Amino acid sequence: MTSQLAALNRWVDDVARLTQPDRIHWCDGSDAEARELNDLMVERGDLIALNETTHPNCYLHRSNPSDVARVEHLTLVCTPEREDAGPNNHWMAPAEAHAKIDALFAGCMRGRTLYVVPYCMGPIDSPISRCGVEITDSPYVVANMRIMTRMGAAALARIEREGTFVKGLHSIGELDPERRFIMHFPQELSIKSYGSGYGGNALLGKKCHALRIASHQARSEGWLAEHMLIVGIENPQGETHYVAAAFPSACGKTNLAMLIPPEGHRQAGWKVWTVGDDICWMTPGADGRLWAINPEAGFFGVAPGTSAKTNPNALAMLGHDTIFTNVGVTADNQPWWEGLPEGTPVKDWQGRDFDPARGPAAHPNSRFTVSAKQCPSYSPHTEDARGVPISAIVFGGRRESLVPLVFEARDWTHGVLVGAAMASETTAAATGAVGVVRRDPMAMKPFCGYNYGDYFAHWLSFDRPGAKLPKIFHVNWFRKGADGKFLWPGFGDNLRVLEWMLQRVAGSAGAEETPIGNLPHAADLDLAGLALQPQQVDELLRVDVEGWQREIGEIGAYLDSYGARAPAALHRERQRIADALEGCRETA
Ligand code: OXD
Ligand code: MN
Repeated sequence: MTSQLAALNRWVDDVARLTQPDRIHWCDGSDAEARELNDLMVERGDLIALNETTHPNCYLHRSNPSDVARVEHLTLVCTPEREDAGPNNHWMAPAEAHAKIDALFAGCMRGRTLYVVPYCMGPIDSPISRCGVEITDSPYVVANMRIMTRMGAAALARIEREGTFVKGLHSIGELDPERRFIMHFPQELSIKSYGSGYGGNALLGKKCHALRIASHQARSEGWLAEHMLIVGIENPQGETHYVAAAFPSACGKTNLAMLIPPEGHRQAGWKVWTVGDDICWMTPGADGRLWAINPEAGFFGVAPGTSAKTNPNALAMLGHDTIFTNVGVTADNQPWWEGLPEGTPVKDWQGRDFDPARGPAAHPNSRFTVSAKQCPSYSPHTEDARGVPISAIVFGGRRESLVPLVFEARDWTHGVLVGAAMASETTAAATGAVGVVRRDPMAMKPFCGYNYGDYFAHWLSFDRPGAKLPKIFHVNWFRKGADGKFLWPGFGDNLRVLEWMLQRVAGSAGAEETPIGNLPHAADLDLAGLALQPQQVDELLRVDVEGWQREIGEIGAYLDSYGARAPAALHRERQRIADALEGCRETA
């Protein structure tokens, strides 16, 4: 046995001594293993087989009702110095954190099986990919990790070759919200998660490894680990440009990653290729461009709202080999969620007879877990070891007022400020109030594994001689009119905005320079076939100077909250915008 595998074995032994499982199972990722696990979970009632005719090999999992979302208040970054975790993270000193969580782990796997899950985040032979091993006592977690990562023998072989891997220890514990923590130890490349079986808290390859730990590693190694989808846009000339886009959870990343072009665009030859819907690792290539991979192998998407109208590609991929979590079911045992135009739920997400008076049939954060390969728009370049080159980066939030449909940052520094100033209304993807506007820089608020001030500086550092950086844009699909209705149709029509961006990248589209950035004139956007009134378009592309003055003041106070760690270049950029807005008011 190599010393790498010996180190892994020692860690598994140590964990087993602490947690006292009845059995230890090393996962090989094979189909036979998956079948056995599924059978076991069906027997135990952890999974319910769905309609075999309409949804072959699909299962429903019902969570404990108190365990349906990420728990940001119980998610900690445990760096030796509090300042290194920053005001954006909850913090605990590593020794105290280990002691606290190890006391919960003691004996917690008695009567259970300990699963050792080796996984690779990213294509198995990509130099950008990284490996980890998750130890868990949840077969549901194993089944999800098998879909979401490259899990099993090939990952173990890479770990044996490379030596380093992220250690993730997970137990569902008693699923008691009072005995729940998700802890990260970036210096030790380790994660400990106790008391939750929910995706973002329990599938440790996802948010814990691929964002919190990876963002920390990326900073020291000169790359970026981001909460971004990656989508390829092929134009009628057959050229594909890749766009990486950051939106907070449940703001439509999956829909944008899989969009179907509007009819006219489709006929003209536009195509969309999905590389990833949630996480993007980007690294500068020898050519100065940023090259990106999707570290995940599957989608853990929000079910409600997914329909043939909003996301036909997603619906098509959910017809087989999918795990559904916390959706409702119809009388003939098909999965059902709000937004599906057909079917009638008879059971809600808790397995009770459906009664609309008690709320929706599907939990608002109910999910599907499915292999990316099942997506009709799956990009053949997803497996490319070097990744795909990024032409544009998009930041976006859910803002019902103020923020226009789209604007372009003047340069990289301005773009980093635009990302750092992002704000969005909260959603059901995390516990807590929904619909409250909060700052969510680069959509990484719950996921940045270190001080945001240092993170902004890291972003700025990519602007160096020889770099051929993507253009940066900001979008807001969620702007509402005075009648409270969305002004922009969204979904497939978002391609019209991406088209303008790619024309800007090519230098072929117009824009108006404003203090907040460059906005398209109405004529710069292809709006053919849309039933938009001219005043709606004006509203979508309007810069409300006074509103922005207030916003830019709030952004200043926000940057100040990072004290000396907030880069001076961002303060200067912010001041430049404040001065330009003031100038506009004076000349108005
Ligand atoms: C997710 C999230 O599950 O962001 O992707 O919460
Ligand atoms: Mn996400």
